[in-house]
Amino acid sequence: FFFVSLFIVVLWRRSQIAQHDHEENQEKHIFSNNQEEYVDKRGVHVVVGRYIGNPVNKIPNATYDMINTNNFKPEPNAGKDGLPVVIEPKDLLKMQQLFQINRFNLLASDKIPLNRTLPDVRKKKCRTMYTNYQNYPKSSVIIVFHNEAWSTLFRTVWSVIIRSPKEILEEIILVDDASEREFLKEPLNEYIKTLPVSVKIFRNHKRIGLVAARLLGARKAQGSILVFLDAHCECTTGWLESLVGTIVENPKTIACPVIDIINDDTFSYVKSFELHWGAFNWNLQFRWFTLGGTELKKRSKDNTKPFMTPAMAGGLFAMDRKYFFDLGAYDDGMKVWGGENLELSFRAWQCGGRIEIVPCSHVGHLFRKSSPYTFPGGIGETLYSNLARVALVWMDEWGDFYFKFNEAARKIKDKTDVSNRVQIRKKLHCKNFEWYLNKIWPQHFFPMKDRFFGRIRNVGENQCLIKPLGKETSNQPMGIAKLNECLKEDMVVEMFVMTQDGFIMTDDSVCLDAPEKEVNGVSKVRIMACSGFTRQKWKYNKKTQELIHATNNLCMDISPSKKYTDGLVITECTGTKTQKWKLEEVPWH
Ligand code: LR7
Ligand code: MN
Repeated sequence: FFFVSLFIVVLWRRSQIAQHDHEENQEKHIFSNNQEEYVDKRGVHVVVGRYIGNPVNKIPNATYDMINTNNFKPEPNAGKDGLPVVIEPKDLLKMQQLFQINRFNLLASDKIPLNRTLPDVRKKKCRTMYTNYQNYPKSSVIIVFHNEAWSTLFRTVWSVIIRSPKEILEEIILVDDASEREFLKEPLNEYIKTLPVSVKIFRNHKRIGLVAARLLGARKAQGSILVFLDAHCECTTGWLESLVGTIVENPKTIACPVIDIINDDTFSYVKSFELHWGAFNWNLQFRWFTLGGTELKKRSKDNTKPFMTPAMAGGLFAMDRKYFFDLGAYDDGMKVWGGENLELSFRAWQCGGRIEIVPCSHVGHLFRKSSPYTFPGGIGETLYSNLARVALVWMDEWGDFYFKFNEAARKIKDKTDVSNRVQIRKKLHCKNFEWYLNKIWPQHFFPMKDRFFGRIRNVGENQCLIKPLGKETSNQPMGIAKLNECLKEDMVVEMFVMTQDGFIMTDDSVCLDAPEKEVNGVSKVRIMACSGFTRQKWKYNKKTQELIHATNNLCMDISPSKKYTDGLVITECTGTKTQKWKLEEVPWH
C-alpha cells in the first residue's frame, strides 16, 4: 500500500510539474524582500547557480532600476550571428538577480544589440524559392505581450523590420495585455515613433489574456495576412516570404515556421529539427513527434516543401485575415494562456482548412523552463477551463476520454458554456474528431473503437504493465517495460492501447519494443518511441493468453531473475503462468 501511495504521489507531482509549468506567480516577489521565492520550484535556477559552483538560495532582490531601459546599453558584438553571450564572473550575481524577473537571462539579453545578426539556417534551395514575393499580399505582424523585457520585445520587432521584405510588411501591431512595467508605457510610445516601419500599439488596462489580446490585434490589422509572434522571437532571412507564399498557394492554410531555439541562459540561436511535427498527448499538452510515415516519404523527394502537421505550437503562425475570421477567429471564452493552439488546430483541420510547417521559414523562440507571470483566477480556472472548452467543442468521445483522466478539467466541465463555439462547428459543417484522428494523424496513440484499451495484467504475478516514468537513474532505467501493483483506480500510467496491427502503445507515443532477433537467449522488452517498425508488433493469443512478439514468435514473460527492476523479457513460449496476460478493457467514454 505504501508503495502504491508513493507512486500516486509521484504521479501527482509529475503532473503538477508538467501542467503547472505556469505556476502561480512569483513576480510579486521580485521587488519584495522574500528571498526564499527566488529559487525556482522546478530547480531551474540551479542552472544559473552552476556558474558559481553550487545552487544559490539567497539572491539579493533585483531592483526596478536594474530593468529600466536607462540601463540598456548593448555591446556591439554580443550575441553576434546568434552566438552565445558570455557573462563575466563579476556579473554572475547580477545575472542571477535578473534571471528571476522574466525567467531568462535578462543580463545576456540586454547585452545583445536589438538588430543582431543571425545565420541563414535554411536549406540552400530555399534561397531560390519564394522570389516573386513582390506580388504577395501584405502582412500585419501581431505581437501581444504582458510584462515582456524591453530587449526581447524590441529584438522581436527589429528582427521583423530587418528581415521582412518591406514590400510585403504592412505594419507591426503591438498589443499590451495590461503590463505594469513603466518602461512599457510612455517610453514605448515614444520609441515606436522612431522606428522605420509602421508600428502601432494597442493597450488593455485589464489583463485579458493572450487570446483576447490577439483578437484585438487581428481586428485592428490592415494587412490581408495576419502573422502572430510571441514577444520574444527572432525572425531569420526568408521567414515571411515563405509563410505568405504558402498561403498564396492555398489561402486555407495556416502556415507555421520551423521554431528554432533561443537559449534562455546564453541567448544563442540554435537551429532545430525540420523532421518534427506537432501533436498532443492524452493530457492535451502540445508535443513534437517524429514525422508520420507518409509525410516523411513525401519529404524525401523535396525537403524544402511545406508539410502538414496535426497541430501547431500556437505562438508563431501566419494566416489569411479573411479566412481567420471566416473560420471563427479564436474562442473568446479562453482565458489568459493555453489551449487556443489546439482549438485552432482542430477547427482548421475539421472545418476544411490545413496546417503546414514551412521548412524555408525559421523563427527563433525563447524557450523558458517556467512562466514568469500570474494566472489570474488560478491555473485550474484558466488552463483547464480552456482545455475543457477544446474537449467539449471538438473532441466528441475523446473529450470524454480527456475528462475521465483529468480531474481538474472534469470539475470545470459543467460550468463551461461552449454553445457559441458548437454553433460555429455546425455552421461550418465540420468533420468529427474520429475523422481527424484517422485521416490527419493516423499514427496517434488514442483509444479507438477497433483498438483494445485498458490494463495488461500478468496472470502469474497478478501485476500490471506500467509506463515508465521520470528520468533515467541507475535503479530505474527509463524505457524498460515493467510491472507494478495493479491500481484500483483507472490511472493513465497503467492504460495501454493495442491496435489491430499489433502495436501496444500508450500516452506520449511510446510503444512496447523488443529486438527482432533474440539476444543471448532472452531479450528485454522496452517502452520506446513508437516507430511503426515490426519490432514493435505483437500478437495476442486469446486462448493461451500469450503476448507473442511478431517477428520472432517469443513470449512476453517476467525476467527470469524475478527481480522487479529487471523488467520484462521475451523468451521461448513454455505455457508458464508468468507468460499469461489478461487484457482488461477499461471504458474510456
Ligand atoms: O496573459 C497573458 N497575456 C499575454 O499577452 C499571457 C501571455 N501573454 C503573451 C506573452 O507575453 C507572450 O508574448 O502571450 C505570448 C505567449 O505567452 P508565453 O510566451 O508565456 O507562452 P509560451 O511560449 O510558453 O507558450 C506557447 O503556448 C501558449 C499557449 O497559450 C501560446 O500559444 C504561445 O504563443 C505558445 N508559444 C509558442 O508556440 C512558441 C513556440 C513554443 C513551442 C513549441
Ligand atoms: Mn513564448
